[in-house]
Amino acid sequence: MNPTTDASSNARPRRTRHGVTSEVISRTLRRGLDKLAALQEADGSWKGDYGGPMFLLPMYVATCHIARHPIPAARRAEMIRYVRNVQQPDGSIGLHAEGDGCMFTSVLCYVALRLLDVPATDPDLARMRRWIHENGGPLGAASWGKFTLALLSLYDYEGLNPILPELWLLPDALPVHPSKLWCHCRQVYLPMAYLYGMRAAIPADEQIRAIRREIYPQPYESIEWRRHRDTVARADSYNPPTKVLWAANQAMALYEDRHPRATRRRAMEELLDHIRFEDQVTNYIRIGPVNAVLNTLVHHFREPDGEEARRSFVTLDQYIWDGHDGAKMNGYNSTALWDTAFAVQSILATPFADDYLPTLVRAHDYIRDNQVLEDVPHKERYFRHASKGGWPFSDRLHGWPITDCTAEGFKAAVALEPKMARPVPEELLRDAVRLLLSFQNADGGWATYELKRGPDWLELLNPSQVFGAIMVDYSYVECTSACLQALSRARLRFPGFLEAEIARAIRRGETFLRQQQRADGSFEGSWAVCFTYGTWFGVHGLTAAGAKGTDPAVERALSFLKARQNTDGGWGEHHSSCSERRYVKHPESQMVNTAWALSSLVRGGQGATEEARRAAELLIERQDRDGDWPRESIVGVFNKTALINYENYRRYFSIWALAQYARAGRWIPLPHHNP
Ligand code: LAN
Repeated sequence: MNPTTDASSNARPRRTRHGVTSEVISRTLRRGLDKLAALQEADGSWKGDYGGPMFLLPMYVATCHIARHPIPAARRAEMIRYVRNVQQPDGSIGLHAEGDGCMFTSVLCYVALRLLDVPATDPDLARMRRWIHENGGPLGAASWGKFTLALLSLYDYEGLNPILPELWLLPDALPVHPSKLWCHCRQVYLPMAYLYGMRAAIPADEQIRAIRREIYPQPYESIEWRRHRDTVARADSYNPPTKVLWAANQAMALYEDRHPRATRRRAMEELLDHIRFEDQVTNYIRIGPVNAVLNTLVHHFREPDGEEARRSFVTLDQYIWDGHDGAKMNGYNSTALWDTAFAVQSILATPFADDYLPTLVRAHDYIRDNQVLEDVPHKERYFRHASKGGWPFSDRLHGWPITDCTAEGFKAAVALEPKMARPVPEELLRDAVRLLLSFQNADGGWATYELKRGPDWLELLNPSQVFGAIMVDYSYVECTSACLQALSRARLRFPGFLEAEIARAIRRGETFLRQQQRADGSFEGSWAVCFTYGTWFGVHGLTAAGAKGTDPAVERALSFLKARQNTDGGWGEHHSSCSERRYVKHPESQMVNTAWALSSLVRGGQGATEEARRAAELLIERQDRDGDWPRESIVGVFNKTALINYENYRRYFSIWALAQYARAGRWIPLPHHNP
């Protein structure tokens, strides 16, 4: 199981030419652990700033404005500070905090600042306006931007391609039925279709008319809206509309112009039923930030002072985060389960875990108490997979289980089990294993929340323009690797339990992973930047399935990494790796990339190499006096183009990699061993 530790030391502690001693590593780890422990929340979890995408905060502000939901003055000031902090020198706002020049987010952020009462004469707004005008104005904003503007009466519904409610009335066996979509895409277009169906918009008052004059380079009344349904600025055109999408839009427009009233009514009822279901099963948190605001608006437009609108605003508050750079809307209601599962595994990888027992007990209880215990009711009717035994990304109240969160939750729970007085009941661990098995796709891989339901060609109908790969829940390297690691752990923990099924699942998963490896030895990651992340999962997945360091696939993966090591010993991968789908160097080494690469080297049996030593040295050197690592570039990503910040990655991944390194090199006398 535990592959290839390649240490050949007998004398310890050792010292290298460069002065890494076991004392130095121990001190680094202890300081890092002290810092990590100090950051633990009262509920036992870790969580952090989950900002980055620049369309979320303005959508929240628009929602509050539409519903006349007050934002306290202090919070408004923090939101304004955030947008100013993220504004690029050319005046624009990027799709994400580190990007530049996106019409969608520049226009929405402009509008948000105005709605937050920043005057049009403000110099930052003047710069933003200039960029918007010079780049063609709001008619070129990506479709979600136009949709949000339409809700505010800053864009005309005639200028939107139809978002047909009737799609939900199609037979659900059809590949274009919404149930075949990736759940995040499905849950965004569901309330959008409802709001589109009712042409929801606030009346244009003086403030709105003023904003129209400011953002449009042409007179608002002169715009021929229908001609601009497909207009999109170059900057917003990562995924330009295909001919297939164009044809589908034409057909839908024909239908929209003469749709039967009764059918529309029936479709709207169907949508509302699905919207309410999502509200109930997530306790109004909703699967993500976008349907959180859109479902809120559905309730507001239906019944402004109703209970559903009121509850929606209460839970929306969870998404707002007071960050070091201002207040933002997070990409999820929290990162708690995910962060806690990794924090635990990093602590356990060090030789000092027993000194942090109270921390581990609290973390364990968070993990135990946030496992999902039930399937949602009527899951077939609402196109939901089983949930029982799974772990979510954030918490049990949110409730949508995710394949790799289940895997990491399981790994953490099993690793903690021997130390805990009240561990996760064995039957619930078995439920997690059953659920993981049920999530495996026909191609052998694992997707994110559900089985892969739609065909790949659905991507040709992706209407978002700014995002890639949103239509289908594909099998991913990361999810597959995490599930393989969990299943191989399950095999040890429960000998004989579902033995044949687990063995077969691991074999098929391993085959999928091997197929994903590129000719250059790398694995492409999808949920963080990018090839260092994917390769970290690739190597850990293959070795969990039984591959040794001498396996050619592992060797090739490590050669890929070694060829990209910087002279300072680190790795730095730029976020454009994700959109360009090739390794792009960051100008500076990044500690998170470095930690993934070092961890891969050690796991693949090359922990005693010069490359590993230099990487470890850099991680040690870059640690702050207080045990933290400095904040560097954002490394999380989704849908190829949008960066999202994982505030704790630099902490637990650095600790974890150094701990693995220390073990492999027998730098520190080891009291016990965790597989
Ligand atoms: C997330 C957050 C968690 C993340 C991991 C578990 C880390 C990953 O391994 C699998 C994918 C997943 C579940 C994921 C997918 C995309 C999400 C949901 C997000 C990055 C958080 C926000 C993002 C969501 C899609 C944002 C809304 C935008 C849309 C295009 C719908």
